Order: sequence, then C-alpha cells, then structure tokens
Amino acid sequence: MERRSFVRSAGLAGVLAAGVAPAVHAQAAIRWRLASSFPKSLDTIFGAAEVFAKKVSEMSGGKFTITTHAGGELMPPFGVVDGVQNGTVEVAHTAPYYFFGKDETFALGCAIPFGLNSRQMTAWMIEGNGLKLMREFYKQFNIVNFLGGNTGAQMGGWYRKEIKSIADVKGMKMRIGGFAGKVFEKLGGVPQNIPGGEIYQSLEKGTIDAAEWVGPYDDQKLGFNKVAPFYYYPGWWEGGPQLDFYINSKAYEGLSAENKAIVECAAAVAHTDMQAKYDAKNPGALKQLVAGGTKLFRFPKDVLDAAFKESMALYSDISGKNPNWKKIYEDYAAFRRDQNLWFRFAEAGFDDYMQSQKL
Ligand code: PYR
Repeated sequence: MERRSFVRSAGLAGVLAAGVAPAVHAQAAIRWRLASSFPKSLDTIFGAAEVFAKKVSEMSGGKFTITTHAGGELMPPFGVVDGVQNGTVEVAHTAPYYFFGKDETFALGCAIPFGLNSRQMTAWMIEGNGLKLMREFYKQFNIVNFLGGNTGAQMGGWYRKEIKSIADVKGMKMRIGGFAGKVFEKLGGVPQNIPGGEIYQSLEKGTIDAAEWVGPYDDQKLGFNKVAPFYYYPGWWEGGPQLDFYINSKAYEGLSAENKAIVECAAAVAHTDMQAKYDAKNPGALKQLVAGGTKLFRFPKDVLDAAFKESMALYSDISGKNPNWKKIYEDYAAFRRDQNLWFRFAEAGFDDYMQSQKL
C-alpha cells in the first residue's frame, strides 16, 4: 500500500501500534474542491482547471491538492459563484460574464462586446488596474480572483440560415454567452444563456435557431457543425474573454504565504496554457470543418455597426445606473483606447502583411 493511503486508512492508533511514524506533513495537507462551469470533454477550457490543480499539487509536493469537477457535477454550471461565496467549494473556474444578472460589472472581468482582445485584457489585468479593481469588486462575494485563461477572439457562432443583414437577426433565438445577450436583445434577437454542455441538444432539437460557444476546436468537439451549416466571424462580443479562478476569500486567507504563491503561479501557468491550446488547435479544426462542408462567412458590416452602436449606448446607460460598473468601465475604456491606438501600428501592420502572404 502506498504510504500516504496507509497512514489515512490505518488511523493514528494503528500507525503507532505498527511502529510507523506518521508523516510530518499529514496535518498540513490541504484538500480543496474546484467546481467548473465547463464540460469535461473540453480539454481546452475545462483543461485549465486540471492544469491549475496539477501545478498546485506538483509545487506543493502533493501537500496541497485540488479535485476538479465539471459543470453540473457538484452544482449547476452557473451556480459556481454562489458555491464559492458560501464556501461549498473553495474554488470555481468560470467565465465571469455569466453572472451579469447579479451585477453587470462581472462582465468587465471577462468580456464585453467590442472590448479588449486577449493580449490587451491580460495587460489591463496585470499591468493596468484591472486585477486591482476587479478584486475590490469581488470582495462583496467573498471572492479572490486569479486570471484563469483566455480563449482569444472567438467565432460568431453557428446558424441554420444565412445572415445577410441585421434584419436576419430579428426574432432569432440564439445561445449567446452571458452579458452579450443584452446587446443581442437590442438588435432584436432573443438571447439564451445556456451552459456549454447543454448547447448541442438545444440546437439539435430546434429549441434555439443559432448558437455560439468559442471557436473551431471546441465547436467541432461539441458537434455544432452537424446541426447548423453557417459559421460566422468575428465574435464581436468576445474579442478576448478571460476566464477566472474564483477562490473563497476565507479559504484563501487561511493559506500560508508559500501556498498563496503556489496558487498564484499555478493560475499563471493555466492562464498561458489555455490561450496556447486554443491558438495551436483552432487552425486544424477550422480546416476540417470547412473540408466537411461548413460554410464560413464574415458578419455583414451593418450587423457589426449596429452591434457597436448598441453596445456603446448600453455602456453609457449602465454607467448612469451602476456605480461599480461606472468606476471600472471608465478605467477599462481608457485602457482600450490606448491599446487600440498602439495595436493598429506594429501589431495590426505586421498581422495584416503576414496574413496576406502565401507561406
Ligand atoms: C461561452 O460561454 O460562450 C464562452 O465563450 C466560454
């Protein structure tokens, strides 16, 4: 029997009777549970929780372990903020914009339509005021957050019929992630906030007309191409959505300085790893989808323009009503302005040129 499980199953009396000294670290062992909002089948997005848990265990020499649970296993996929807030689990891994119904400010820690891209979001969080401001906001939910991955700019979803103009969006019942539904509604659509693991069924049954999730690799795994032929881009509502690890503040404060550092480093590894997985896996999946008959289209300009206009109007409307949003959005918007000023020169200039070459 492996020594640690022997110590556990024999109990202290048994161990002493057998003349075996208990492991010195036995009392210091930390066992946490992580509730994810995502399905286990997605090694990208659910995988980030596994990378996080593995790194925590490795860096602590096995003294700090976290079990990872897919959406629905311990609690509903969208129940994870409540689960962390009331201490049912120590950690959640989720997309904060799902919780815009509690407060729209959650979306600023994840993605808002026409927001920051992946690089810019990480920069706002780490070098700008993003992490500081979001942590202040999350205090009221007993949450300490850590960056937990980014998908990069997403695709705009799967449709049964072509979108030729903004008129085609009217009355469309679409699964769209979290906060973006507020803009989709203003465009005349009917948004549905459905967890990732339940989208395929709704699309297949015809309960919804369209659905978006992330991008080629995940979308192919979830099978959307089998039930909707038209695949649009860009996902204007998710230029760089950030996932988060939410940690119950009491559990976090109970950690030693060393374990706090382990959590921070493990989250940083998981954050980088997720974007790398998406960037590496999406091209192959896109090729397979197109070869299999998926029809790829860019959203018409009038759709993007109408969505942009409605988004900006929505943000000033929320700013007039929600002081949490106003404070953080002002900082976010100033950062976005400077980022776009900078990215249009070297980054966009380089990308544009490279993507026009035949390599
Ligand atoms: C979504 O729920 O749409 C994500 O992109 C995670």
